[in-house]
Amino acid sequence: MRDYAPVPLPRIKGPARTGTHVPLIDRYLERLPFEAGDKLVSLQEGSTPLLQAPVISAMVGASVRLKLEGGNPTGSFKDRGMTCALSAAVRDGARAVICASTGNTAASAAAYAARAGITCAVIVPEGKIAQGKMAQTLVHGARVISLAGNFDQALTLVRELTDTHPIVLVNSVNEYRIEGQKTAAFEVVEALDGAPDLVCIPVGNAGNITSYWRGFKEVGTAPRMLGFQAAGAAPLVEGHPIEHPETVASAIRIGNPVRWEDAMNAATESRGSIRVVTDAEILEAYRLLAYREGMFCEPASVASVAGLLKYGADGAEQVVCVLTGRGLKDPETAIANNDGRIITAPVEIAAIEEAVLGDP
Ligand code: AN7
Repeated sequence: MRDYAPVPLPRIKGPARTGTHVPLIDRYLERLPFEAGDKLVSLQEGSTPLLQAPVISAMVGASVRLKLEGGNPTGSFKDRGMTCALSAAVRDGARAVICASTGNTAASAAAYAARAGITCAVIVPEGKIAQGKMAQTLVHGARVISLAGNFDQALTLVRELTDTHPIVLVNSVNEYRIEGQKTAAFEVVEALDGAPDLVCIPVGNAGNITSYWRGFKEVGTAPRMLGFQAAGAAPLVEGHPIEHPETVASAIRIGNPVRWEDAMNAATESRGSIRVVTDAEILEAYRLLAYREGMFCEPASVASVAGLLKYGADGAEQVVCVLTGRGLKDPETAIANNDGRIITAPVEIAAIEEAVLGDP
């Protein structure tokens, strides 16, 4: 049985589930640090699907749903926080924003800055952000600084820079980011008419697990929060910063999360934990989701599913796995893991017959 008290649901403004949804901030205005009539920077983010996962459900013996955050305008959960960060920045007269990023924050910041008509700069670890994210960031006109260093070093540098220059930092140290991202928890509670028993979520800089926990608590719910880090980049599990983080899941290649304490609190208070999944387990879950559930997600997002498969539902009946970003973000990983299924053929019917109908 699910043991939660009846919850005071956040007021929904607008026909959120009819297809013509409203800006995220309007939908949850009463729970966000904005006033009616504030000029908003929005791309109609949020209101993402909660999809049933029959194959994974059968595997773990629980009802498993996937919160598809790739359904956001730039293809990741970052848009929830970015609409708030950019709306506040513009309201407060900012002319420029900056972030350090493993890719998705950069893509989202670039899009929302373009929408707002202000300047955006991003600092990314050289050669370590997926192609789709780089394409997005460039197409929106952001200035891209490719750092000969990792994400943690990039973040230290942008913090230093924004201490002495009037540029707004839009990493998840920015409270507006957390406020915006907590709305995903509201949507889950609305969709299920209460919280699930267990929420599985990938953890990098730890802003998202912090946000979900805040959101669940605000509506009087307390699902167990399980956060998953990649084995080569698991500071919260190992209990110390990782100087040279490495993982195939480039989005969570982070060694010293900004929201360290908040993430540990979310795990402890909710009777959950932060655990580790290997790159091999991430790629296995990546394939399973794509082959069997029809869902193409980027590797970092599937850390949630990899973790659930590895550690089990542990008695939970209702489970939500957060899939943080869509697969198209990272075409390199998709193509590199094609299992040799590309067959080249000449323009000749016999060869085509063999290629299509022959043994694989
Ligand atoms: C797909 O874009 O840190 O634990 O700079 O892109 O809130 O950091 C991305 C993180 C999970 C981890 N899934 O979330 C960035 C960045 C995806 C991500 C995470 C990220 P946090």
